[in-house]
This record gives sequence, C-alpha cells and structure tokens, in this order.
Amino acid sequence: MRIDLLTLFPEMCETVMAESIVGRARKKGALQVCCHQIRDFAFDKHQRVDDCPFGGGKGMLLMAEPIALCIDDLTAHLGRKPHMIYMSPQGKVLDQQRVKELAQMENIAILCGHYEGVDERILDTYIDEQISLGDFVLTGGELPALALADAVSRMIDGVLAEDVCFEEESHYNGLLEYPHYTRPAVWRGQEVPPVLLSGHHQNIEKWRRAQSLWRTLKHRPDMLEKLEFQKGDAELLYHLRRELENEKME
Ligand code: 4G0
Repeated sequence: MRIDLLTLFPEMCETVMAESIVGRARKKGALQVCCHQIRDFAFDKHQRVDDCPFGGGKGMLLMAEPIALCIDDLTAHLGRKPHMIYMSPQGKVLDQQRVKELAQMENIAILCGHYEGVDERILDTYIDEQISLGDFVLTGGELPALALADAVSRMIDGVLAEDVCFEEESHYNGLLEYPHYTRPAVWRGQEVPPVLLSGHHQNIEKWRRAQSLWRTLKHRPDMLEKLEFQKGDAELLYHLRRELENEKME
C-alpha cells in the first residue's frame, strides 16, 4: 500500500513516519509513504497558499489552486486517482472498522488543512471522505493525518511482527482491553493479580474476559450494544451490572 500526505509541514510528517514500527515497515518495503509540500504548488512569487475568507470572519483558509495542483500532480504521478481523505473536525469520527477498510486500499492520500481549513470547492471537487479523530480542534490536520496513517499502516500485512497478535486486542473483539502486567510480580508493594501467575489458562481467559467486560461496561457501555456475546458473557454482565449499581450507590 501507498499513503501520500499533502501538507504545509512535510518534514514533520516525514520525521514521524520514519520512526519505530512504521519506519521499519517502510524500509522493509511493506509500505510506501510520501509527503508533499502544498507550498511547492503556490503560483505567486511569495509562494502564498492562504487567504482570508469571503464574507469576513476570523482566520485564514488554504486557497483552492495550490491544493488542486498538488493533487493533480500526485494523480498524474500515480497514474490514477488515490482515495482522497481530508482530516477535519467536521468529518465522520474514525473507528477501527474504517481503519481496516482503508488498509485494504492500494492508494490513499490525506490532505491536511490548516488555519480554518480549506476552500469548500476543494472538498466538493477532490475529497472522497472527511475523517475526524474526535470532537476537538487542532492548529492543523497533520497530527490527525499521522495518527490515521499509523493506524492504517499497522493493519497492513508485514508491518507488525508476526507474533504480535492484534486479533485479540481491543476494538478488534469489540471490547476494551483487560489489564496487563509484566515483571516484577510485586512492584512497590503492588501485586499482580494471582490468577495470572497460576498457570491455569482457562481461569486466566475467564478473568481477562470479565475484566474486559467490566471496563467496557464502566467506561464505554455504548460498545456493549454491538457486542457478539460469548458463552458466559450474559451471566458475567448480569453480575457486573449489579456491581456497578452498588458502586454508584456509595
Ligand atoms: C479543517 C482535524 C481542518 C477545519 C483537523 C481545522 C482537528 C481534527 C482543521 C478546521 C484539525 C480532528 C474548522 C478549525 C485542522 N483539528 N478532530 N485542524 N477548523 O480530527
């Protein structure tokens, strides 16, 4: 897969995407990432890319033409139109399901807005999908774009180590993760839950499922509505709901 980032800060994006697991995957050839400077497509002598909004109001907007030229140039280079994503607080909130779908695509390109965003006609003409990371506003779309690129990258074959099993993890099974512990077994007087040291795998699985259900019930009850129940879940949930009610009483 290839991911293109269209931004006013390509060095920042390149630096982030050169590190850690994603950086290693790129070196291996499991993934291609290219960062493009929108300012390279400015047409006036000051390389201006922003202007004030028609109708007045605060802030600046990215002008349509440099973005259009940047996308056209990329499209010509690829020989086809990439799936164009715009990071925006107005977009649909990202979830792991959409991440997995995007990871199946051959080319995605992510446009990073700045200031108050981009000229609406770019969205009408070029953008296939607007994505938000949540209900908050940043100074630019780079950090959300990098987060999206990271989330998509780790779902591509050959990016994560073979022994890293992400089938078990949170948002894959529709539940929040259970707690994890590593050595030492006692740290500053705090013990690891004894069941995890017991070697009894069936009990460990039951404990982890109960912990996942408990956390999800407490912090993300909305996720339980879509949950595919396993054997024992209904009974566990019945008890956990009663426990939660007791907690609320105190
Ligand atoms: C478009 C995404 C882009 C419009 C981008 C700002 C948060 C997110 C930007 C604006 C972003 C997110 C209207 C301020 C750039 N901030 N939640 N900033 N406006 O994913």
